Amino acid sequence: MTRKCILLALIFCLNAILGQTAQDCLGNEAPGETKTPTLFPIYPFHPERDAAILRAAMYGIGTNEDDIIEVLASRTKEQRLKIAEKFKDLYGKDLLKDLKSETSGDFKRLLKAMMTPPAEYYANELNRAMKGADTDEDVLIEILCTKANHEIVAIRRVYQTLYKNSLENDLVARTSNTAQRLMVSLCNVCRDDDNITDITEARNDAEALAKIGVLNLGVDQTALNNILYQRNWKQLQLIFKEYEKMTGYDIGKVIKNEFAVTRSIKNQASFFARLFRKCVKGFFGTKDRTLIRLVVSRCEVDMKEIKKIYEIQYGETLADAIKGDTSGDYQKCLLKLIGEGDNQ
Ligand SMILES: [Ca+2]
Repeated sequence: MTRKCILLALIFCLNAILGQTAQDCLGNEAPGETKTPTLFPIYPFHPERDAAILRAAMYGIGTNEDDIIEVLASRTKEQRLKIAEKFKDLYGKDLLKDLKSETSGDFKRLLKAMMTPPAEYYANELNRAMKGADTDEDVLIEILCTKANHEIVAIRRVYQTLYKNSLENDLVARTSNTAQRLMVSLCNVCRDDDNITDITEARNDAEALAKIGVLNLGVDQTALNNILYQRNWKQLQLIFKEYEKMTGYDIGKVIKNEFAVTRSIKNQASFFARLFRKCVKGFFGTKDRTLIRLVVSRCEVDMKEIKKIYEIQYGETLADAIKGDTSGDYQKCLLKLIGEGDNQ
């Protein structure tokens, strides 16, 4: 795991301690800076009408992909799931199943991602990332670091149901030693079961931190990491309070300032712009699974900022990068989701 990722995760932990959501903290934005989706809920919304259009697009021989894209890529995931409910009511059929039987390849995978409830989708992605010979820790970081606490709780619940194993156990079993504690800690952002605090231990930890000099974070992070990952949140707050009493420094602020200078993690949009870059310019061609996940998970959050930063950083538009690496209905659908469709 790269140093960047560890830093990113540390910020996440700290902000969780300080009571903010992952999104607040990773955003780390200047006041006034906003997150702008490229996909908004459509009003007025007529799920029956949309279901009928989809039915007509798939019924009988052939498929009208344009209609499928027109409807599904201009509705939010929540709206798509409502359309699926209506589809079931009206035709007694599973919309996703029908879509899968009418399409193929990456387009089919994209539609599946668009039609899967969020918690289930991310549970799948996490499980998949841990399945191969090598665990894809980048995917774990991407998901666990950028989801809000309540989302992680939902993902854990679904994961347990789907895979009959806890996400935490799989993380322990499938990640390297360096990454393990971090991953488990990220997945446990909301644990409240262990809030016992001990003032003597807090003082010992605070003293240890003061000794290594938290101001020299770049030099030695091990002791800090150990404390951050092992203590419960309440205990950590106590440690930080003791540290402040001892040294006069607000450790949360110190650590945050230190991290804030790392340009790469200054804001979440640039983090995602880099992930996009990696996946469209990677040595192994487009990693479509990642491309799909990035588009589907950010188009309703901050895709507009990601596109802006992508263009500034890489001198070409994200749309052009996607065009150069994809084709057909798959490409059309991706572009519409990022607000770059033909008539957008
Ligand atoms: Ca058909």
